[in-house]
Amino acid sequence: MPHVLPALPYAYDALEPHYDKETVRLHHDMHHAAYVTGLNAAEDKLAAARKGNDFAAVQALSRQIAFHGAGHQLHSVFWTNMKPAGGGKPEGELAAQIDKDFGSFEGFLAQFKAASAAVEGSGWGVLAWNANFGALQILTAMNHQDLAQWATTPILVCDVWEHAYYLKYQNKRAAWVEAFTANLINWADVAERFAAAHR
Ligand code: MN3
Repeated sequence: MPHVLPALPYAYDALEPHYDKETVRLHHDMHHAAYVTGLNAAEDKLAAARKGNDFAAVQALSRQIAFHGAGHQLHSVFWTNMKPAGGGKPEGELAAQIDKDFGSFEGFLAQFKAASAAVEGSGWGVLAWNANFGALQILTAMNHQDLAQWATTPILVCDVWEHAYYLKYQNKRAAWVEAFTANLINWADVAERFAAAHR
């Protein structure tokens, strides 16, 4: 079955003024859509290669699937991680796990913002549940997949590709990260993803 671009869970302008309508539209309808298209195309080529028992392109296709597949998955988390008038703090089990793994919510937040702002080039700040370690980790991704680890489930992701923020925030990536964490995070969604990942 081909992968499908998920619908946005809100209107294009729902996250104003912190996330502008035009960026949300371009980011979802063009950028995210391109990863879905790229993933489907690479999977089709790999299926044809299997059928023909011709794996000359398997290295390039594996790379494309990692790139487009990770891009599609991270964007799918990203949209639901935001809501109008978001921000604040997590509660319940997620809050307790953050305290356990990072010492405090403030400590977590400071590291998450610093890690996201410091990504070299295009990438992501990622809060992930590591099932092997039984712990939350703050990771970063260059592009969508480099620096990833095994057995991790991203539950909160901040897109720091320039396409995610440049129209409104220009070169001020840290200002975008601040707006994302202070005004946009949907902590109920992050908590649901945490519960599903560590169940
Ligand atoms: Mn993006």
